[in-house]
Amino acid sequence: RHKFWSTQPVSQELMVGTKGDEPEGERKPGQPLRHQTVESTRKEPYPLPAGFEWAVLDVTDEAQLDEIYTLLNRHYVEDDDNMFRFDYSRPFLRWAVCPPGYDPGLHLGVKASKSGKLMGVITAIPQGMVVEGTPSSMVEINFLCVHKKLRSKRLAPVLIKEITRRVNLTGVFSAVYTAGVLLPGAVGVARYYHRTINLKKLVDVGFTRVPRGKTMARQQKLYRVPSEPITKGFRAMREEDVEGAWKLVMNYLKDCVQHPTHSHIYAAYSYYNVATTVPLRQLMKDCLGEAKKDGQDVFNALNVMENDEFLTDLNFGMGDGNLNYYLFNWQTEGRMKASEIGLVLL
Ligand code: NHW
Ligand code: EN5
Repeated sequence: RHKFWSTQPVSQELMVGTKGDEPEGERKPGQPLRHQTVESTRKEPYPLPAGFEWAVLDVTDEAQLDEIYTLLNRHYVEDDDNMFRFDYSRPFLRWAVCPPGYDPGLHLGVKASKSGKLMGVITAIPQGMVVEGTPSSMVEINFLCVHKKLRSKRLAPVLIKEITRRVNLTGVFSAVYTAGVLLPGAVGVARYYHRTINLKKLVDVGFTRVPRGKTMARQQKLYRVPSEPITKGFRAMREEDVEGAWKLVMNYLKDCVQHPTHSHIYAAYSYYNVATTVPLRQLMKDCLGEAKKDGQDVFNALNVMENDEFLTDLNFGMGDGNLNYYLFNWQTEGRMKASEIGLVLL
């Protein structure tokens, strides 16, 4: 059924609703499914169909960043009804693929040889992961995209194999990624929640509707947010806060992972939320106020970590999209609940 994914080191038996045909074997959790080395890694790039070539993209160069932006703006992820498509800005894209320690060689593109036009992209960035208590250096894969004219021609598997090869050559053999679609290798699933800020606009564009029996005015009242912060000292993060914020998040994620078993709409996305001196709900309410001030129409969040604590009370509603979490080349004990996931991709 999966001509490509059935050949890859992802836990086939974790597919929801299907019986894995893989023998259990003596696979031990907490280690790669396939043991590899840099030496055993293929040295030549995978061949592309005639007329296409590999290109390493330099996102510090405005012109090349612009090529990636344009490809994604026209061809990246859409919702189930193809009404909306992500429009990540140029500075956001550069920030997302250039974290400390990033390898510029892992911003990979496919270009049409004749025109030089960018037709496909895939990126990898380093990420230290802790899976079921075991730390491991992995990469995060993101921004996989193939031009609409080249869809269903099996170009995506070539991009995935080539980025795998390039990552393997750096001595990393496992990866984490998320996708709306359900494929082999899923280890967890989260739901998108949306908090209306600009009701009128969201109704106008068909992102949401006023429920039957409710009025626009009444719903607008429901979605009011504080115009001034409730929390004393609430303000945007500054450079000098980075160390403190990093410590706070790392300390929070440490607890998270130690109890794995029980333990143009402007959209603001919830990233990592840690509240130690005020209730999480209050902090998030202030974030809604800030998002409104910033001109955002909707505030999106996943039900990962402890986000359930504020989603209902703050009038978030469940979206129609899922986000599946995947591990490549990593054997897990089993699946994780959304609340046990402590990772947010961009
Ligand atoms: S998820 C967003 C992915 N991008 C989009 O949805 C953009 C719009 N769509 C497209 O551009 C975030 C195309 O439809 C794409 C597929 C390029 C998605 N992940 O070329 P073919 C990420 O970026 C499989 C993985 O004919 P296409 C995460 C599909 O099941 N696989 O299709 C990315 C089939 O295989 P099968 C996906 O429509 C993680 C094969 O591709 C997939 O022209 C990547 C068909 O290929 C997806 N989202 O192009 C994995 N969508 O076995 C990284 C489809 O079923 C793994 N497929 O026959 C780790 C690598 C690094 C390891 C390092 C140690
Ligand atoms: C990972 N790096 O489906 C990114 N979005 O719910 C790649 N729905 O916006 C993976 N269909 O529910 C991305 N409005 C996977 C997600 C792909 C994009 C996607 C969904 C997530 C979404 C909106 C619009 C639906 C339009 C019709 C949605 C309803 C909101 C409403 C608010 C008020 C209370 C009820 C719900």
